[in-house]
Amino acid sequence: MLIKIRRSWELPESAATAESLVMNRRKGLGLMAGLGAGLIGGSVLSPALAQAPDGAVARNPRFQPGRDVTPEKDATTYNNFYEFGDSKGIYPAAQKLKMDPWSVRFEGMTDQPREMGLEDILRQVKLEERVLRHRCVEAWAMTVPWTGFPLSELVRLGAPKAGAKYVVFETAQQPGNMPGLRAIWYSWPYIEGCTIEEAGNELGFVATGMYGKPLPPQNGGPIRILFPWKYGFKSGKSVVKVTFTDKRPVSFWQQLQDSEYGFWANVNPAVPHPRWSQATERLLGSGERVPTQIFNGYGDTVASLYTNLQNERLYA
Ligand SMILES: Nc1nc2c(c(=O)[nH]1)N[C@H]1C(S)=C(S)[C@@H](COP(=O)(O)O)O[C@H]1N2
Ligand SMILES: [Mo]
Repeated sequence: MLIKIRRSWELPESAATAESLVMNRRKGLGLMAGLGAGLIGGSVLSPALAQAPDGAVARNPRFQPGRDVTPEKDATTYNNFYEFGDSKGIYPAAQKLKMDPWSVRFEGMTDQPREMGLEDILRQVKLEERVLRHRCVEAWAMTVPWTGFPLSELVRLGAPKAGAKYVVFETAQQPGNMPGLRAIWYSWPYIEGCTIEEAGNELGFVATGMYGKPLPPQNGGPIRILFPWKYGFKSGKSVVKVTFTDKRPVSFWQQLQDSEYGFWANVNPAVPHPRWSQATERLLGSGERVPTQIFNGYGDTVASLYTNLQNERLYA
């Protein structure tokens, strides 16, 4: 068989399309590798047709990283995931994360409080690949091809009420598998949040894969949030709960040290961390140092979110 069946994390059964239809589309797609399905027909296309000719999920050409993709080995072996320990070398320990079955609960100000299995979620979204820059507050950075879907789609599935102002993401706690949870000076679980407007911005992303593979546990498998314009700690891994609220949440790092890790945490080279400069960043892999960009270089897409928030501490 010529068509590669997408793996379960990429393609839910119900989205499978008649093979002949896929074949016809493939002929057209041959000339347009990398174009999103939306460009070739709109909403009638099922997720299956978002495939590039090689069977992979199509790359969204809207987001050009302007940098080399970080070697997979570096992006998957140098991590922050404090539930597994506070070193960068937690990837062997993280293999203990139990990722199947996985579900996400929607709570708070929602018309439809419910728990959705990951397969169910994937059945209701269209997957794409985005190559995005990631900038940790510690001044290292990587560039990764993620597979996933817009964060606005996760919000849609959660059906927030009109009065909801914030979205809170809570990540997994598996005490038997996560030695870091024993560190009682942290206030587990790991919580992060954003405004409803931020969650609706097209740059917000939910990743279920990276480098064309399922998202590994150390990078937040099976499902994580990505805010490419914010410092990396805002991007909660291994998400199990989404809560809609009208109160600004206090996030995990903010609780620990608000002066260093605030709510907004937008990348800005001109606003130093209290203990170090944010002017440059080190690229994982090459080790090269490059200038940091405001909003991590995504200002065109996100700066308008902040024009009426001049009194807020937007950058630390
Ligand atoms: N649950 C959870 N999510 C988390 C973290 C964490 O410790 N626990 N670390 C954050 C930080 S500080 C960064 S920089 C990124 C790192 O993601 P990566 O390991 O995929 O590079 O994950 C973020 N999400
Ligand atoms: Mo980070």
